[in-house]
Amino acid sequence: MPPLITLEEHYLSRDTPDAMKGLFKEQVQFVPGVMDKLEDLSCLRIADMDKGEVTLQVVSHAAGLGSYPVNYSRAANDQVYEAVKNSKGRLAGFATAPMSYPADAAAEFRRAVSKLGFVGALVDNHDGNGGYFDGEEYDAFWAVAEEFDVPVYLHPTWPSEDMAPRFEGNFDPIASNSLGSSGWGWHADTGLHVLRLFASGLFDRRPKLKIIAGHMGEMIPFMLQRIGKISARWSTAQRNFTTVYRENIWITTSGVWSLDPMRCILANTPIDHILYSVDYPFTSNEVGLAWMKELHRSGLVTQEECEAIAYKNAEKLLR
Ligand code: GRE
Ligand code: ZN
Repeated sequence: MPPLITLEEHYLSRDTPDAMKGLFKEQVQFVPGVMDKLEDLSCLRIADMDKGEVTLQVVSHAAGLGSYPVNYSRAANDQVYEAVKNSKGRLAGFATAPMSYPADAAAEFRRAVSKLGFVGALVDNHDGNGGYFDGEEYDAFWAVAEEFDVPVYLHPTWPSEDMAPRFEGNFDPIASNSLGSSGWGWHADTGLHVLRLFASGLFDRRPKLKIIAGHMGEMIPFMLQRIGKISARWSTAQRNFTTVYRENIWITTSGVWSLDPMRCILANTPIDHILYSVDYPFTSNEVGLAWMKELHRSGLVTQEECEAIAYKNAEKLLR
């Protein structure tokens, strides 16, 4: 395998509120050792990277911190800064930001990139009330991404109070939790957000914006033809969605280990916008590595394309 760079790899800050940690109850039940792995930014993490042949991990806070005031994000980013410094080049950082407080989010994103050397941001997909980032109050946040030419990774987060009931029903509470999160809702919600940003004209206002969507593109690649056709009715966007998708959106493989969606992605997504990622510790680096080997063996990609997905595209995007 070529060197591997991964971009959706999570930790929990020492100051994470207990209420937020409680959101991971399903993962605690089903993923052995997940809390220990989330809380480690040194030996355990590096050992797990070695097992999966990960050369460089870009670490980011797990979902949910964006609803808390800026001091939580600052503390988390400071911890990553220290961990990166002590990692002998094995770690880099994506900033977390308090998206429920847009002005503070912009300021913290700016501090993390300009003062701490972070290579971008990974943020919760909506604020604490389920609000998205297509309004004017988020313009200062997007401005930071453009000014420093760094990507923003839109990462799914837990349903807000008004979103939660649509995932509840006459079934097991674990099923409700999964339906609202990694079993469906997260991905639909993040795909929707990308389309909302497009509909709002954000990509015309900020044509150099770089957005990363994980989990093999949060359903967008599979729906791309239909979205492209229908969205042509929407507005005055200078570039249509298909063009914006090709120019402004990058996708990662995080946590989806199947060649089926990959066939679709290879057919309709520029090869240099497809990035390997794991979603550690919710899935393991070894499982990701085994899938990369399967992709390589499958003949769906050339050696050169495999290297691009493994690390070259990430090097280019993160500089
Ligand atoms: C993620 O960060 O993508 C994630 C979680 C919890 C469970 C599954 C998952 O935070 O993919
Ligand atoms: Zn994730």
